[in-house]
Amino acid sequence: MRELNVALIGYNFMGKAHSYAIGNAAFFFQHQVKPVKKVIVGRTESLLRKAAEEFGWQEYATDWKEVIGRDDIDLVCIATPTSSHKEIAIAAAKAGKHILCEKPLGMNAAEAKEMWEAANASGVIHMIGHNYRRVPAIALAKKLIDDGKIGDIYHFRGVYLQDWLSDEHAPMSWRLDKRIAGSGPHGDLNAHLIDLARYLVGDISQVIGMEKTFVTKRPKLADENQHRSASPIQLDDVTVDDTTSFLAKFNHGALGTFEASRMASGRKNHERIEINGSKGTLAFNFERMNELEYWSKDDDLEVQGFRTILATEEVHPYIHAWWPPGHALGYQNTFVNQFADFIQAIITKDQIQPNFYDGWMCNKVLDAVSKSIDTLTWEYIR
Ligand code: 4PW
Repeated sequence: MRELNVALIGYNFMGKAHSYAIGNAAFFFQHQVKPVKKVIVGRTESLLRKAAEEFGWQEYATDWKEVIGRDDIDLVCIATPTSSHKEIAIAAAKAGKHILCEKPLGMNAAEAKEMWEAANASGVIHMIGHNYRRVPAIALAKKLIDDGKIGDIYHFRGVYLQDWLSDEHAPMSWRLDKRIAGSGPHGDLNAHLIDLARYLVGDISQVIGMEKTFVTKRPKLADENQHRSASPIQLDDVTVDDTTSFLAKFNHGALGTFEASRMASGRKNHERIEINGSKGTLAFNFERMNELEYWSKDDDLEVQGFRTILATEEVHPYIHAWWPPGHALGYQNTFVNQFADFIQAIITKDQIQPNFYDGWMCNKVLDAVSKSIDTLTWEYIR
């Protein structure tokens, strides 16, 4: 079987998720190629060595430029903080490596555009890591919408709520530093909602938003990988939003509301979307990720009501590769589905979605929302 050598840059939360996917995609999905966990890359050697062992990588390296230049690397997976995406992705594209990059693609739309241009010019297969498109229930929602089951779409309603910052003593991290992350839950969580909205409803034409940072200073960490300081003595400035919400108008006339927060006490990874159309409604909540709610005007009035589809049947997207009905999937499986689709695109040489173009479009919406917060007016997505 042909092997595909992978270099993964980043070894924390997303590094672990991608390692799992790279290691399991060929096990569940029958491909003609086998991805090989060749080399994992990071800056702190002691932690990197541990990650390489735990996640099953053949080698580790601290110089991503050297790794990208290697002839034996076919594919680069970028799971680093946002500020480094552009340099790594453009170098990988120029070296002719296929690229899977975490979201948001760039720190802003200008960066994302450069990344898309470089990847597009090089002819490599490029993908952005919006893994929630690969949840079977979401892929099923897409099919039902395309089949006309909910008719013309009027509303997209999306909230993506977490609570890991609702404790005012929660420490500083790179995710709270604008120079590294670009923004807070706006780029981290709204980016996923925007991607799902573009996937399920279509392009967004105008936005207006609001944001707030409730806790402006947090305990400083001794190093990036220390999770909680025992006795914090120094405070760091939080330079990103704690929450950002916005209203949106879609090209085809639908209206949307979006809300992202890391201050929503009790909500852990509450990514809920609801889409109302002329013939029905679909609703999804990641915390119950195997289920899709569906209401149809076509049902007899006598029995009309929301039904909960358990999206674990063989007829549902991705399920053929997994388990018998009712044997539910989890978060990590969305990364496996994503990586399996990515490998398939590399084999068939077909460009996949969401790719760097979609990442660029998402960055445009993020930027327009931020601009609208400054101008206090609706901003067009141009
Ligand atoms: O998908 C989410 C991310 O965008 C993840 O569940 C965690 O929250 C990690 O980063 C964000």
